[in-house]
Amino acid sequence: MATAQTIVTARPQLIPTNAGERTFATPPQAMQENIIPNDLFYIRNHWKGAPDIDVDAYRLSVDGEVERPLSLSMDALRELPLKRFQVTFECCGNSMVPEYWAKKTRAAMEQLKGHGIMGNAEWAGVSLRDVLEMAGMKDSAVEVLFEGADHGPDEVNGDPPEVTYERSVPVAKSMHPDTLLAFEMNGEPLPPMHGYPLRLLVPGWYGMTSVKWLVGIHVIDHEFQGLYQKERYMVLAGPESDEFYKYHTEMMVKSIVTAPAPGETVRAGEEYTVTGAAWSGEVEIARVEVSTDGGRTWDDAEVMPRSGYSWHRWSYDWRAPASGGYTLMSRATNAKGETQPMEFPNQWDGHNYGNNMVFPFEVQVT
Ligand SMILES: Nc1nc2c(c(=O)[nH]1)N[C@H]1C(S)=C(S)[C@@H](COP(=O)(O)O)O[C@H]1N2
Ligand SMILES: [Mo]
Repeated sequence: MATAQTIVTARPQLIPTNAGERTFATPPQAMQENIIPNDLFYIRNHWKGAPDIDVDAYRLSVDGEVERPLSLSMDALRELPLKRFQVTFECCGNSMVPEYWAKKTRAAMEQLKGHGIMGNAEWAGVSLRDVLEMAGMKDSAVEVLFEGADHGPDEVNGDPPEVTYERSVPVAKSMHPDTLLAFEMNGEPLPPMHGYPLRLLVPGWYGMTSVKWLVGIHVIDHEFQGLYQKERYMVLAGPESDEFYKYHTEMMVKSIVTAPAPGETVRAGEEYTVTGAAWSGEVEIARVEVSTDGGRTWDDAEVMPRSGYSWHRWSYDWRAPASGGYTLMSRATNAKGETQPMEFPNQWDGHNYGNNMVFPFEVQVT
């Protein structure tokens, strides 16, 4: 089997994707491995840098619709039973194109910045449910609101001038035993940029729900209306509507090609193993199909089992018949029978969120 030629010599680095230094993508080379190392795991912050938290003085407050409000040190949290498993998550804005999708076609995919606003890691922490049970949720509880330590003017145009990063999760998902208060990432304390000392981790959901630098858990008796809940990360009600109708929660069924990586060449007539990843919220992937001719014909890939809530890795042996340009595609179907759409489903929305279409991957065969 031929190994593809690459021009990569140095260890890859995170890729800055906006001028504000708030978003860094996992590089394509790192996306070829199951576990993304901590220093290459994508970063998505709403403000530059990470809040500086003194872990000795740190307390997590738990209050609102509870019988016993709590103030927990990291040591107190560590006394609860430890849970450790892999979780894959992607930013809701992963696989985004720089310009709005309205009136655009598949040609706009050429501007795609890639699919690296995502990662898979092994996380450890304690069950949020254990903490909520310690506090005793009242019957009036509707949602659980998670407050980060980071705040400032909103990134879009500084309005509002002061807002905190906060998101809520319905009670049912908050009480899921695998919804974690995580303090470890790949066997190390959470790195500062990933939420040190504590973050929420909501397996199967888009990344914005997993609040970093978690300082407050507030049980509330209504639906949270905050900026990052009800104005960002929403899907519009329809092409002609200005009304938001729901916020993204579970990651939609999706797959990507990770090898060949962008710029990598493949040799004609030699077998090459095309590999990639596929995932779908909390459920497993049942099937991945691969096309090497731009979507005209499809063939089944071999899909590996996942670990915990990780992505599935998949592979497909390919022998490119002749030199030239090829368009590879992968199309995943989940255990519920949902398949990736051929076009970006919310392109009329104009917000670029939740793009799970079948993506074209251009490869040069020599
Ligand atoms: N406190 C806080 N939590 C946050 C964010 C943030 O800016 N502040 N960004 C969210 C978004 S949009 C994503 S996609 C993930 C990214 O997590 P990561 O930087 O560890 O990859 O964190 C989420 N949690
Ligand atoms: Mo995100």
